[in-house]
Amino acid sequence: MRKNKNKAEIHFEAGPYNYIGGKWSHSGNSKEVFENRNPATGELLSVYPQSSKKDVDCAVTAAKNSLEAWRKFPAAKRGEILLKSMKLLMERKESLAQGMTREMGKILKETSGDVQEAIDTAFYYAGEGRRLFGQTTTSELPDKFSMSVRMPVGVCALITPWNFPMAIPSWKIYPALICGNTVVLKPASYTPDSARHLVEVLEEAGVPAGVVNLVYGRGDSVGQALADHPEVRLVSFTGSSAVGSKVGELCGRVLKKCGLELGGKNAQIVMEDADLDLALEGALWGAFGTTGQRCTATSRILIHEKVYKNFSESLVERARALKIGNGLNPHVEMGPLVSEMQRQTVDKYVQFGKKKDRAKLLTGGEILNKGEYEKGFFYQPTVFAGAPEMKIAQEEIFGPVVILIKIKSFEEAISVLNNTRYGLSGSIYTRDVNRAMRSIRDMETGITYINAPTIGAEVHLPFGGVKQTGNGHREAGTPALDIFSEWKAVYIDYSGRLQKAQMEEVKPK
Ligand code: UN1
Repeated sequence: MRKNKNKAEIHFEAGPYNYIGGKWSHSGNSKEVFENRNPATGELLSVYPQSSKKDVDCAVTAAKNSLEAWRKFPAAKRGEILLKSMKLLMERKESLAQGMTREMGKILKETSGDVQEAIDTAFYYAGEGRRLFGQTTTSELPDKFSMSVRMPVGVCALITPWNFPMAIPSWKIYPALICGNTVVLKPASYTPDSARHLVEVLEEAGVPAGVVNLVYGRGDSVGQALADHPEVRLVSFTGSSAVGSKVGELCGRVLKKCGLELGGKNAQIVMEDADLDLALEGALWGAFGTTGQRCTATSRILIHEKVYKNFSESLVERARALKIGNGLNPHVEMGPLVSEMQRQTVDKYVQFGKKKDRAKLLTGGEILNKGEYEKGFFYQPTVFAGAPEMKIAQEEIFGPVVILIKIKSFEEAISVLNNTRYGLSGSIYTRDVNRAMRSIRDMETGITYINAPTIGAEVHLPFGGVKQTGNGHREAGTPALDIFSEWKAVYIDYSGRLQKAQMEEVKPK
């Protein structure tokens, strides 16, 4: 641990370390490093290696070498190690959350929630060590027994984003480990400390050397080398649809298993019979929580014409009043964007919305860079009145920008909600049980909320979406086990003779 004397850099924590085969060390193969800075203040937090393909080779070899022992170690015992790591996360929750706010900006309440999501995930999959249920079933032949069991896949590459720096790695690491796989984690370069903190916890909990490895670096070098690597049997990736489709392509070429969690353009419907105060709270949280940087963020609100004026005016008023600033300040409601690049992307969409889409800007739309905002990547909460086909109502912005769309009926609302290339999360506020039930049936989304915002998934339910949000897999809950294990069908013939399935004439005696 290095401490810098300069006050502004007092949080400087780590040297440029990877974690390979149970050892924390500099990249053995690259001198290049990247800086981790606080997006609210510009403060330098830490430095990590831009690792090379050779580092990836070392990490994959370490994971491969530890696979045999780990997969044979009983799942219930693997679960006990997971449970220990859960306890460590609980003890350190506050300091982990502070470190996370410092490196990616979201407010402390949310980073505590992020750590809590990792805790919940550890707890859930630790218990799975005593389940991992398969099936026992019948056989069409006499004196024959049939069942199915789960096998590990092998070495898994886990490529994770910065918006949920602990929750998302934990969604991948814990089910991977309980199923008996070994892993190489490549975290986003905006949140290297959180990844290190999580891996430190796993190490302290007793995860054997080589079972979890951590390699820092760029997606187009480290990420690509992992996806290409012949010893990597599975890639689990969360990020943009553009990158996800490249990852899927690389895996497809060599028939590697691949789980993708990608973009969203989620909508909240507000019907004329809704509890409007509740719908307003939901909309604010869904649109501006995590500064809009969630794949589940509410980026469209479809409002019935009868309540449009009232609802949109209240939303604009509340968006204007949001307290923006450093997420470590407990009074702040919305932190900065993660980077200048992200802020530029958001601003480009806003400018396009104003000039090309000709959407009506109701509030926001400006970069905040004066006074207390000078050193961070702040942006005003932004609300547009728009139409379903506009680019800003179709593409994922990943920032504090929401588009209001007036609808005339429930049917129109559902059709507009479904009219995007994505299908992650959808929400409806209504008091009509029939409309609620129809929404559950008709929303083309992997997650549907009734009288709740588009964000807030729990770890024991399937997480993921339809259409270009993914490739049909789900994370969290028991479905994650289907990514991180392979099914094996087992037949045990105790008849003592050759029995030919489908060809035997079996008669009652
Ligand atoms: C994400 O948006 O990238 O449901 C993950 C939620 C969180 C996870 C979001 N539990 O909003």
